[in-house]
Amino acid sequence: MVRHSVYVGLGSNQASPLVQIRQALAALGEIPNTLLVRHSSLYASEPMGPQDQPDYVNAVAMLDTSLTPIALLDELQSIENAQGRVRKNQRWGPRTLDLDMLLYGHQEIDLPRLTVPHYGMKERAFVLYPLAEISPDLVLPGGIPLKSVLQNCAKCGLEIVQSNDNGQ
Ligand code: ROI
Repeated sequence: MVRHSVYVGLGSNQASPLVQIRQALAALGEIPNTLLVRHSSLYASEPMGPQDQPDYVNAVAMLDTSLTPIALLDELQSIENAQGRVRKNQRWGPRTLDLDMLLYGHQEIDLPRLTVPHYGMKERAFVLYPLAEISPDLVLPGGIPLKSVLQNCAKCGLEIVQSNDNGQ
């Protein structure tokens, strides 16, 4: 079975964000045919977009999976739903739990339900810094080193609130 390294961005700013992120990391470890390889520290970050919402907790996890991109997306969405995610019409509004598939191996995916690499990841400090923490030498599809993208991205008030506990 072909296996793929996948990176997932986690974000929450509702209903005890730290608890949401810890619970989501545990749930990622339960996805069938999938291994949670490691995850970053948990970071507090100021909201990007509308400022009249609480700060976020963000993290990035690395998975190893034999699921197809859509089968994995279904699993991520069912974790979001299980943790009380309600999809609202408000663009960039607060959320209980957001799980974004950032990268799926080196694939570029353009489907109605799924765009990979995730469209905003190269501008988002709360994605890039946690990603660099767990995979500093990562090269993005198109041959772009993560390190070069990071140089163009200010840390924007990101702060570690819980150091990673997987001994990396
Ligand atoms: N801002 C931060 N800091 N973290 C997020 O996870 C996040 N997610 C979002 C928007 C509303 C864009 N802002 C965010 O979806």
